[in-house]
Amino acid sequence: MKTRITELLGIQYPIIQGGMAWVAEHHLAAAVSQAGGLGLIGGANAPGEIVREEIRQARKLTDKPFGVNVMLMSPHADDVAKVVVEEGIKVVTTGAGNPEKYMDMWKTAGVKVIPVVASVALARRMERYGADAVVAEGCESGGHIGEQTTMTLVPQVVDAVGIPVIAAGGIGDGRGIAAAFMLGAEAVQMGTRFVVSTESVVHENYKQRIIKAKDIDSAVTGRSHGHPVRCLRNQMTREYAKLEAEGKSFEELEYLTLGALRRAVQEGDVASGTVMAGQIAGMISKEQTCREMIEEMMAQAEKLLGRE
Ligand code: TUI
Repeated sequence: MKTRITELLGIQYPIIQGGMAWVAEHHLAAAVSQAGGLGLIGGANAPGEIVREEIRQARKLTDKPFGVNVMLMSPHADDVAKVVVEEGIKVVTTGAGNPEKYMDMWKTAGVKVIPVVASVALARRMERYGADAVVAEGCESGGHIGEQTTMTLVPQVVDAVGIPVIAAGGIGDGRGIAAAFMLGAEAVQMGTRFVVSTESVVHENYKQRIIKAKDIDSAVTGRSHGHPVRCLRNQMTREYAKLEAEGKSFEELEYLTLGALRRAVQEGDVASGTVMAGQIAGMISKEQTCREMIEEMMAQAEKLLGRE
């Protein structure tokens, strides 16, 4: 399935792996790229030098293209933005903010820039600033989310911009990929499915929590404070919801979430940790290699789209 995105990025399949904090490290990024998609290293809150090392490690595992996601709320975003240029990274995605201040530097260095957006307004603005494509991310996604669903956001972004659009949020199999293409997307970005891949280094408890999740196990914390984060229900989300309903401030609740994602991902504390995952968690039933996932999903999508 050739699209403007597969051409732009020089990849075989129109599948991009999300730049998930603590999860999108070099093993996962390299595995997705080796399987014909685009792997991403998630900068998250990491210092520039850690991201540099991740890039170098990924290069040892693949000679295929991979990218870096710059999380714009990170205190190290400026450093990470420079490191990607110094390391010769060819594609950057950004999340949780507006990457305007880095666009000139990246474009001058020949980096393809793909901001993740949750609104038509930001998609338009990014196109004006020279973005090569945008990821339109609906609130079915895990982690930090916007307000609109993928079903409503993607076609509105497709109508508003001329650059190619990548759909994200709520896509977990070939049916989701086919649906995203029907909405006008030219690729998809997927996170949660890859969290349970064989190559993913997250704690076994984290993988099992996703594999066992039911459709109704997804929760959003922090909506009332304007910091909505989607994760799987557990002791942490229940405590958060209770205190949020009591009107506690964002600052008062921060102790519940600080370091909580790392605790869940690395230590397997899926009770008091934050288990970020999208709403498709309920659809995921087994661990597979990234290659098995990608080939199975693409075969299903191509069949549905009549492109076999
Ligand atoms: O960034 C994400 N997902 C993330 S980032 C993250 S790390 C984190 N952990 C805890 C709390 C907060 C962050 C976990 N998941 N997805 C991309 C995304 N970007 N979703 C929504 C947005 C977004 C929202 C508002 C982008 C821009 C924006 O407004 C920018 C502006 O200035 O208009």
